[in-house]
Amino acid sequence: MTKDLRYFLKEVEDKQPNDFVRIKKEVDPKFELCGVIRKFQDDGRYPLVYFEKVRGSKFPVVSNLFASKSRLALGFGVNESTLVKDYMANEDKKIPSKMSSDGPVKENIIKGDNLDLGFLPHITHNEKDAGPYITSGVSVFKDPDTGAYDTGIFRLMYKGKNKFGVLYGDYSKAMHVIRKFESKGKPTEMAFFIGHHPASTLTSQTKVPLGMDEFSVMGGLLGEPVDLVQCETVDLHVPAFAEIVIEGHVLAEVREPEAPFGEYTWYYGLERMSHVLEVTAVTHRNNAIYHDIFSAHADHNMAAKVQREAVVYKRIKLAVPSIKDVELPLSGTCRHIAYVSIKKDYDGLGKIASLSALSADPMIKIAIIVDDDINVHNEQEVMWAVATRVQADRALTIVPEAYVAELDPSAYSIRSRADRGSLNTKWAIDATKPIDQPFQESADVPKQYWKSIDISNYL
Ligand SMILES: Cc1cc2nc3c(=O)[nH]c(=O)nc-3n(C[C@H](O)[C@H](O)[C@H](O)COP(=O)(O)O)c2cc1C
Ligand SMILES: [Mn+2]
Repeated sequence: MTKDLRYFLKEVEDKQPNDFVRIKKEVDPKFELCGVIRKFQDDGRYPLVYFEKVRGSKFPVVSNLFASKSRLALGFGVNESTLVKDYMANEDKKIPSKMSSDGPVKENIIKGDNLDLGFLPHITHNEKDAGPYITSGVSVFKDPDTGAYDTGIFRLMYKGKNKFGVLYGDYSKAMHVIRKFESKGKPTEMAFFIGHHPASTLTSQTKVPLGMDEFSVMGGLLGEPVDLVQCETVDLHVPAFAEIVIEGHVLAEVREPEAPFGEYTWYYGLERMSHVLEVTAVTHRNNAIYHDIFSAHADHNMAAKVQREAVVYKRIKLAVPSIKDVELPLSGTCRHIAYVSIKKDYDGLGKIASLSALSADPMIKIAIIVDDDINVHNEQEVMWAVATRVQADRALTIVPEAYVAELDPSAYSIRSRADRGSLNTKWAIDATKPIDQPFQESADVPKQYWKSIDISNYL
């Protein structure tokens, strides 16, 4: 069976039944759908939620796919305990895609002058969002100079019929390609696929260079070649087993108001002038399942967590070969905070790790470096190290006026701290113990008395 969204849903239902919730009651796509997921979050639960009936559309909606680490591990086909390292190995495998002349996504083809995307579920996520957004659309584009395929998730603000507002961040490779076309006054062909196996959808969050074929990276992460088909109205290939494909052009030199929109920071991004996508065709599977990502919540942040951890790990390892593990916790939106454990071979290495962590990814604002007796995936252990191994005047590294991200509401401009901008003061805490002097031993019960005992024998 080909690995697609349906394959994955079945896998979650079979292997993690308590985290697969089916909602039979019809829900309103405006706020009510996300409200259900939000209510689970309030109870500390992050299940995958499958909405059978969504008002205004005949398509069911699945959301919150990426909100749990165990689901990400299942999606990448690896163990949760070795998630990042196994992910890195698969990211390097690169299995070339294969072309097919037909595929399920071609079961329904809609194009022509009267194209109207009103039939899709149009979901409004957060209170002050400018309107409904498609949040899981993976933008497929081709670098005109190398012909290499690339992908990225770019949210689409529904503006009616065949028109969407779309924000391509300045830093993105997609924007780099759009600039190449715009400099010649030309629109950029784009296809968005919605609904596929997580390993396919999340390949869009890998940080591989422009010019590297991302469909091969996708194959490596999926563990099988990706089946591709030719688009109807643009010269692009898209996954044949996607649920829905939207084809169109990003217009040259056109910018229209887009947002406010709930961002990864869990704040609203302000209204801005963004690109416009004009849709030329929609194709979809019979009984298509629509995939939504709950923006400004765990689903959104966790979608890029493992891929970012992989980049951060690889970069720090260049300077600190004894790095053990890395975690970009949800409390830091899986972007702004990094916990890094190292085996400290000599004094001063904690500071080298601090500096490398702060430069490993532009979005890292705070890094905490700990010894390898601390499990970085356990925030309480990390904070315990900070509480008991740190004296701030010696442990802190502070780097003012570094770029982080303009969406961070505390970011400032180079002219004045009072003005909003994209600069940030980065800081790191070296919470490792000194090694040239004795440090007190931590207190605990001997391991053989608890680690592997079966508590039921005592009840
Ligand atoms: C749910 C989700 C939504 C995203 N929305 C946007 C967006 O609207 N604009 C943007 O620039 N990046 C967005 N991103 C980040 C990009 O998808 C990501 O940086 C990607 O790697 C860019 O790909 P590219 O560099 O190949 O163009 C989003 C990420 C996720 C997980
Ligand atoms: Mn990409």
